[in-house]
Amino acid sequence: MEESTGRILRIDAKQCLVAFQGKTLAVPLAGKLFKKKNRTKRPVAVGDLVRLSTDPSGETRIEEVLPRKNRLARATAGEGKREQVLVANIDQCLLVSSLRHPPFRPRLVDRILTGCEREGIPAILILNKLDLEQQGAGTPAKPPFESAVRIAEFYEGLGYPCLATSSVTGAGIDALRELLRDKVSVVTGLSGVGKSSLLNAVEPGLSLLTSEISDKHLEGRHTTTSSSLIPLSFGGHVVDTPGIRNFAHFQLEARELGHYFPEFREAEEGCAFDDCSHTHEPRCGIKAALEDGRIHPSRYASFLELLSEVQ
Ligand SMILES: Nc1nc2c(ncn2[C@@H]2O[C@H](COP(=O)(O)OP(=O)(O)OP(=O)(O)O)[C@@H](O)[C@H]2O)c(=O)[nH]1
Ligand SMILES: [Mg+2]
Ligand SMILES: [Zn+2]
Repeated sequence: MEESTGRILRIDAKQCLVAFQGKTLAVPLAGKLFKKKNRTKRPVAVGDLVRLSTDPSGETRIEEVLPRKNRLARATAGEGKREQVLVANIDQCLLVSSLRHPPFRPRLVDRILTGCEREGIPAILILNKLDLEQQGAGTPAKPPFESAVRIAEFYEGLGYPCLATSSVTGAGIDALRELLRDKVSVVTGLSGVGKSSLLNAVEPGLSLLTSEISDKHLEGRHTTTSSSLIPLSFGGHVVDTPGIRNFAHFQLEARELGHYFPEFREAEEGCAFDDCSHTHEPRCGIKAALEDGRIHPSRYASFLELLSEVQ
Protein backbone atom coordinates (compact mmCIF):
# COMPACT_ATOMS: atom_id res chain seq x y z
CA MET A 1 0.00 0.00 0.00
CA GLU A 2 1.41 3.38 -1.04
CA GLU A 3 0.71 6.49 0.99
CA SER A 4 1.06 10.17 0.19
CA THR A 5 -0.41 13.64 0.69
CA GLY A 6 -2.94 15.41 -1.55
CA ARG A 7 -5.05 18.57 -1.37
CA ILE A 8 -8.84 18.63 -1.70
CA LEU A 9 -9.91 20.78 -4.66
CA ARG A 10 -13.62 20.13 -4.76
CA ILE A 11 -16.23 17.94 -3.07
CA ASP A 12 -19.23 16.51 -4.90
CA ALA A 13 -22.00 14.22 -3.63
CA LYS A 14 -20.04 10.97 -3.74
CA GLN A 15 -16.49 11.85 -4.63
CA CYS A 16 -13.95 14.59 -4.31
CA LEU A 17 -11.22 15.90 -6.55
CA VAL A 18 -7.77 15.79 -5.03
CA ALA A 19 -4.60 17.42 -6.35
CA PHE A 20 -1.85 14.89 -6.05
CA GLN A 21 1.63 14.97 -7.59
CA GLY A 22 0.58 17.37 -10.35
CA LYS A 23 -2.51 15.33 -11.28
CA THR A 24 -6.17 15.60 -10.31
CA LEU A 25 -7.66 12.39 -8.91
CA ALA A 26 -11.31 11.56 -8.29
CA VAL A 27 -11.45 9.88 -4.89
CA PRO A 28 -14.63 8.35 -3.38
CA LEU A 29 -16.05 9.82 -0.18
CA ALA A 30 -15.93 6.42 1.45
CA GLY A 31 -13.96 4.56 4.08
CA LYS A 32 -13.71 4.71 7.85
CA LEU A 33 -13.28 8.47 7.96
CA PHE A 34 -16.78 8.90 6.52
CA LYS A 35 -18.51 6.40 8.81
CA LYS A 36 -17.83 8.20 12.09
CA LYS A 37 -20.91 10.01 13.33
CA ASN A 38 -20.02 13.33 14.85
CA ARG A 39 -21.16 16.92 14.83
CA THR A 40 -19.32 17.84 11.67
CA LYS A 41 -21.30 17.94 8.48
CA ARG A 42 -18.48 16.42 6.46
CA PRO A 43 -15.09 15.17 7.58
CA VAL A 44 -13.22 16.85 4.71
CA ALA A 45 -13.30 20.39 3.36
CA VAL A 46 -11.94 22.13 0.30
CA GLY A 47 -8.33 23.11 1.03
CA ASP A 48 -7.71 20.16 3.34
CA LEU A 49 -4.46 18.25 3.10
CA VAL A 50 -5.23 14.55 3.23
CA ARG A 51 -3.23 11.36 3.53
CA LEU A 52 -4.08 9.11 0.63
CA SER A 53 -3.52 5.42 0.22
CA THR A 54 -3.60 3.43 -2.98
CA ASP A 55 -4.20 -0.31 -2.76
CA PRO A 56 -2.68 -2.82 -5.18
CA SER A 57 -5.79 -2.65 -7.39
CA GLY A 58 -5.11 1.05 -7.92
CA GLU A 59 -8.02 2.31 -5.75
CA THR A 60 -7.17 5.55 -3.93
CA ARG A 61 -8.78 6.41 -0.58
CA ILE A 62 -8.59 9.20 1.96
CA GLU A 63 -7.13 7.81 5.18
CA GLU A 64 -6.83 10.94 7.27
CA VAL A 65 -7.25 14.70 7.22
CA LEU A 66 -3.97 16.33 8.26
CA PRO A 67 -4.11 19.03 10.96
CA ARG A 68 -5.60 22.29 9.65
CA LYS A 69 -3.75 25.60 9.82
CA ASN A 70 -7.16 27.30 10.09
CA ARG A 71 -10.71 26.95 8.86
CA LEU A 72 -13.64 29.13 8.04
CA ALA A 73 -16.59 27.32 9.59
CA ARG A 74 -20.20 28.00 10.46
CA ALA A 75 -23.10 26.23 12.14
CA THR A 76 -25.66 24.60 9.87
CA ALA A 77 -29.19 26.03 10.06
CA GLY A 78 -32.09 24.36 11.86
CA GLU A 79 -32.33 21.76 14.59
CA GLY A 80 -29.37 19.62 15.68
CA LYS A 81 -26.73 22.10 14.63
CA ARG A 82 -23.63 20.73 13.09
CA GLU A 83 -20.42 22.35 12.02
CA GLN A 84 -19.81 23.04 8.36
CA VAL A 85 -16.22 23.81 7.43
CA LEU A 86 -16.48 26.06 4.38
CA VAL A 87 -12.77 25.99 3.60
CA ALA A 88 -9.52 25.05 5.33
CA ASN A 89 -5.88 26.18 5.24
CA ILE A 90 -6.24 29.66 3.77
CA ASP A 91 -4.02 32.74 3.93
CA GLN A 92 -6.84 35.28 3.63
CA CYS A 93 -10.55 35.78 3.16
CA LEU A 94 -11.90 38.15 0.52
CA LEU A 95 -15.35 39.09 1.69
CA VAL A 96 -17.27 40.33 -1.35
CA SER A 97 -20.31 42.62 -1.14
CA SER A 98 -22.08 44.52 -3.84
CA LEU A 99 -22.84 48.13 -3.11
CA ARG A 100 -26.30 47.87 -4.70
CA HIS A 101 -28.20 45.02 -6.27
CA PRO A 102 -28.04 43.16 -3.92
CA PRO A 103 -27.67 45.92 -1.33
CA PHE A 104 -24.84 46.04 1.19
CA ARG A 105 -25.57 43.91 4.29
CA PRO A 106 -23.58 45.09 7.30
CA ARG A 107 -24.96 42.32 9.58
CA LEU A 108 -23.74 39.55 7.25
CA VAL A 109 -20.37 41.27 6.75
CA ASP A 110 -19.84 41.55 10.51
CA ARG A 111 -20.84 37.92 11.04
CA ILE A 112 -18.30 36.64 8.53
CA LEU A 113 -15.64 38.97 9.93
CA THR A 114 -16.09 37.43 13.38
CA GLY A 115 -15.68 34.00 11.78
CA CYS A 116 -12.33 35.16 10.37
CA GLU A 117 -11.27 36.76 13.67
CA ARG A 118 -12.07 33.55 15.51
CA GLU A 119 -9.46 31.73 13.42
CA GLY A 120 -7.01 34.61 12.95
CA ILE A 121 -7.68 34.70 9.20
CA PRO A 122 -6.89 38.12 7.65
CA ALA A 123 -10.03 39.53 6.00
CA ILE A 124 -10.29 42.04 3.16
CA LEU A 125 -13.56 43.65 2.07
CA ILE A 126 -14.22 43.76 -1.67
CA LEU A 127 -16.90 46.32 -2.57
CA ASN A 128 -18.10 45.26 -6.00
CA LYS A 129 -20.44 46.73 -8.63
CA LEU A 130 -18.89 50.16 -8.26
CA ASP A 131 -20.28 50.94 -11.75
CA LEU A 132 -23.87 50.76 -10.40
CA GLU A 133 -23.06 53.30 -7.71
CA GLN A 134 -21.45 55.60 -10.27
CA GLN A 135 -24.56 55.32 -12.45
CA GLY A 136 -26.76 56.09 -9.47
CA ALA A 137 -28.64 52.82 -10.02
CA GLY A 138 -30.73 51.19 -7.29
CA THR A 139 -31.23 52.35 -3.73
CA PRO A 140 -28.11 52.91 -1.67
CA ALA A 141 -27.91 51.45 1.82
CA LYS A 142 -28.45 53.81 4.74
CA PRO A 143 -25.58 55.83 6.27
CA PRO A 144 -22.82 55.05 7.09
CA PHE A 145 -22.99 52.48 4.26
CA GLU A 146 -24.33 54.68 1.46
CA SER A 147 -21.25 54.55 -0.77
CA ALA A 148 -18.07 52.59 -1.38
CA VAL A 149 -16.01 55.44 0.09
CA ARG A 150 -18.07 55.54 3.29
CA ILE A 151 -18.05 51.74 3.72
CA ALA A 152 -14.29 51.69 3.18
CA GLU A 153 -13.80 54.48 5.75
CA PHE A 154 -15.90 52.56 8.23
CA TYR A 155 -14.19 49.18 7.92
CA GLU A 156 -10.67 50.50 7.36
CA GLY A 157 -11.17 52.37 10.62
CA LEU A 158 -11.60 48.95 12.25
CA GLY A 159 -8.47 47.59 10.58
CA TYR A 160 -9.98 45.76 7.59
CA PRO A 161 -8.51 46.70 4.19
CA CYS A 162 -11.15 47.50 1.55
CA LEU A 163 -11.07 47.53 -2.24
CA ALA A 164 -13.78 48.86 -4.56
CA THR A 165 -14.14 46.91 -7.80
CA SER A 166 -16.26 46.48 -10.88
CA SER A 167 -16.03 43.43 -13.09
CA VAL A 168 -17.91 45.48 -15.71
CA THR A 169 -15.59 48.51 -15.96
CA GLY A 170 -12.45 46.74 -14.71
CA ALA A 171 -12.04 49.15 -11.78
CA GLY A 172 -9.90 47.61 -9.02
CA ILE A 173 -9.26 44.39 -10.94
CA ASP A 174 -5.48 44.86 -11.17
CA ALA A 175 -5.36 45.58 -7.45
CA LEU A 176 -7.47 42.49 -6.78
CA ARG A 177 -5.04 40.38 -8.80
CA GLU A 178 -2.19 41.70 -6.63
CA LEU A 179 -4.11 40.75 -3.48
CA LEU A 180 -4.54 37.19 -4.77
CA ARG A 181 -1.01 36.70 -6.07
CA ASP A 182 0.95 33.91 -4.36
CA LYS A 183 -1.66 33.42 -1.62
CA VAL A 184 -4.37 30.89 -0.90
CA SER A 185 -7.54 32.96 -0.70
CA VAL A 186 -11.23 32.25 -0.26
CA VAL A 187 -13.85 34.45 -1.88
CA THR A 188 -17.09 34.53 0.06
CA GLY A 189 -20.28 36.59 0.40
CA LEU A 190 -23.95 36.69 -0.54
CA SER A 191 -25.12 35.06 -3.76
CA GLY A 192 -25.15 37.46 -6.71
CA VAL A 193 -22.56 39.95 -5.44
CA GLY A 194 -20.20 38.98 -8.28
CA LYS A 195 -17.64 36.60 -6.74
CA SER A 196 -17.30 34.39 -9.81
CA SER A 197 -17.46 37.40 -12.16
CA LEU A 198 -14.53 38.99 -10.31
CA LEU A 199 -12.46 35.82 -10.62
CA ASN A 200 -13.25 35.62 -14.34
CA ALA A 201 -12.02 39.23 -14.62
CA VAL A 202 -8.72 38.62 -12.80
CA GLU A 203 -8.04 35.38 -14.65
CA PRO A 204 -9.30 35.54 -18.24
CA GLY A 205 -10.09 32.06 -19.55
CA LEU A 206 -11.41 30.80 -16.23
CA SER A 207 -15.04 30.79 -17.47
CA LEU A 208 -16.72 30.30 -14.11
CA LEU A 209 -20.49 30.22 -14.43
CA THR A 210 -22.27 33.46 -13.48
CA SER A 211 -25.90 34.53 -13.71
CA GLU A 212 -28.17 37.50 -13.21
CA ILE A 213 -29.73 38.12 -9.86
CA SER A 214 -33.46 37.69 -9.39
CA ASP A 215 -35.37 40.99 -9.62
CA LYS A 216 -37.99 39.75 -7.21
CA HIS A 217 -35.69 38.80 -4.33
CA LEU A 218 -32.77 41.09 -5.26
CA GLU A 219 -30.50 38.18 -4.56
CA GLY A 220 -28.40 35.84 -6.62
CA ARG A 221 -29.56 32.44 -7.79
CA HIS A 222 -26.82 30.38 -6.15
CA THR A 223 -25.11 29.93 -9.47
CA THR A 224 -21.92 28.53 -7.98
CA THR A 225 -23.11 25.30 -6.38
CA SER A 226 -19.97 23.94 -4.78
CA SER A 227 -16.65 25.34 -3.63
CA SER A 228 -13.57 24.74 -5.69
CA LEU A 229 -9.92 25.51 -5.24
CA ILE A 230 -8.60 27.09 -8.41
CA PRO A 231 -4.92 27.54 -9.31
CA LEU A 232 -4.11 31.04 -10.61
CA SER A 233 -1.78 31.46 -13.59
CA PHE A 234 -0.02 34.44 -11.94
CA GLY A 235 0.63 32.49 -8.73
CA GLY A 236 -1.58 31.44 -5.83
CA HIS A 237 -4.89 29.67 -5.41
CA VAL A 238 -8.40 30.91 -4.85
CA VAL A 239 -11.50 29.12 -3.60
CA ASP A 240 -14.71 30.27 -5.27
CA THR A 241 -17.65 29.43 -3.02
CA PRO A 242 -21.45 29.31 -3.33
CA GLY A 243 -23.14 32.40 -1.96
CA ILE A 244 -24.06 32.33 1.71
CA ARG A 245 -27.14 33.97 3.14
CA ASN A 246 -26.14 33.63 6.75
CA PHE A 247 -23.19 32.91 8.95
CA ALA A 248 -23.71 31.58 12.48
CA HIS A 249 -21.09 30.38 14.92
CA PHE A 250 -20.77 26.78 15.98
CA GLN A 251 -20.21 26.24 19.72
CA LEU A 252 -19.27 29.73 20.68
CA GLU A 253 -19.26 30.95 24.26
CA ALA A 254 -20.87 34.28 25.04
CA ARG A 255 -17.68 35.51 26.72
CA GLU A 256 -15.63 34.89 23.59
CA LEU A 257 -17.77 36.90 21.21
CA GLY A 258 -16.46 40.38 22.08
CA HIS A 259 -12.89 39.28 21.28
CA TYR A 260 -13.91 38.90 17.64
CA PHE A 261 -14.82 42.58 17.28
CA PRO A 262 -11.40 44.31 17.23
CA GLU A 263 -12.70 47.64 18.56
CA PHE A 264 -14.39 45.83 21.49
CA ARG A 265 -11.16 44.32 22.82
CA GLU A 266 -9.80 47.50 24.38
CA ALA A 267 -13.21 48.78 25.46
CA GLU A 268 -13.94 45.49 27.27
CA GLU A 269 -11.15 46.24 29.70
CA GLY A 270 -13.35 48.98 31.12
CA CYS A 271 -16.10 46.55 32.21
CA ALA A 272 -16.54 46.30 35.97
CA PHE A 273 -17.49 42.62 35.81
CA ASP A 274 -15.25 39.97 34.29
CA ASP A 275 -18.25 38.13 32.90
CA CYS A 276 -19.99 41.30 31.66
CA SER A 277 -22.34 40.46 28.77
CA HIS A 278 -22.32 44.13 27.64
CA THR A 279 -26.10 44.20 27.64
CA HIS A 280 -27.52 45.28 31.01
CA GLU A 281 -24.64 45.50 33.48
CA PRO A 282 -23.61 48.78 35.14
CA ARG A 283 -20.15 50.22 34.43
CA CYS A 284 -19.78 48.41 31.11
CA GLY A 285 -16.81 49.46 28.96
CA ILE A 286 -18.61 48.53 25.74
CA LYS A 287 -21.66 50.63 26.62
CA ALA A 288 -19.38 53.55 27.49
CA ALA A 289 -17.58 53.19 24.14
CA LEU A 290 -20.93 53.04 22.37
CA GLU A 291 -21.95 56.30 24.00
CA ASP A 292 -18.79 58.21 23.15
CA GLY A 293 -18.59 56.89 19.58
CA ARG A 294 -15.63 54.50 19.85
CA ILE A 295 -18.04 51.68 18.99
CA HIS A 296 -20.57 52.23 16.21
CA PRO A 297 -24.23 51.24 16.79
CA SER A 298 -24.10 49.09 13.65
CA ARG A 299 -21.35 46.93 15.11
CA TYR A 300 -23.10 46.73 18.46
CA ALA A 301 -26.26 45.60 16.62
CA SER A 302 -24.25 42.82 14.96
CA PHE A 303 -22.81 41.87 18.33
CA LEU A 304 -26.29 41.62 19.91
CA GLU A 305 -27.59 39.53 17.04
CA LEU A 306 -24.75 37.03 17.38
CA LEU A 307 -25.04 37.05 21.18
CA SER A 308 -28.72 36.11 20.98
CA GLU A 309 -27.74 32.96 19.09
CA VAL A 310 -25.11 31.70 21.52
CA GLN A 311 -26.30 28.31 22.77
N1 LIG B 1 -23.16 45.94 -12.82
C1 LIG B 1 -22.36 44.97 -12.39
N2 LIG B 1 -22.79 43.69 -12.41
C2 LIG B 1 -21.93 42.74 -11.98
C3 LIG B 1 -20.62 43.02 -11.51
N3 LIG B 1 -20.03 41.86 -11.13
C4 LIG B 1 -20.94 40.90 -11.38
N4 LIG B 1 -22.08 41.41 -11.88
C5 LIG B 1 -23.31 40.70 -12.25
O1 LIG B 1 -23.91 40.16 -11.07
C6 LIG B 1 -24.56 38.92 -11.35
C7 LIG B 1 -24.08 37.86 -10.38
O2 LIG B 1 -22.71 37.60 -10.59
P1 LIG B 1 -22.00 36.22 -10.16
O3 LIG B 1 -20.57 36.40 -10.48
O4 LIG B 1 -22.74 35.07 -10.71
O5 LIG B 1 -22.23 36.30 -8.57
P2 LIG B 1 -21.72 35.27 -7.45
O6 LIG B 1 -21.37 36.11 -6.27
O7 LIG B 1 -20.66 34.39 -7.99
O8 LIG B 1 -23.06 34.46 -7.13
P3 LIG B 1 -23.22 32.94 -6.57
O9 LIG B 1 -22.37 32.04 -7.38
O10 LIG B 1 -24.69 32.67 -6.73
O11 LIG B 1 -22.82 33.01 -5.13
C8 LIG B 1 -24.23 38.61 -12.82
O12 LIG B 1 -25.33 39.01 -13.61
C9 LIG B 1 -23.02 39.47 -13.11
O13 LIG B 1 -22.92 39.82 -14.47
C10 LIG B 1 -20.20 44.39 -11.51
O14 LIG B 1 -19.09 44.74 -11.12
N5 LIG B 1 -21.11 45.30 -11.95
MG1 LIG C 1 -20.53 32.34 -8.17
ZN1 LIG D 1 -19.39 45.15 29.37
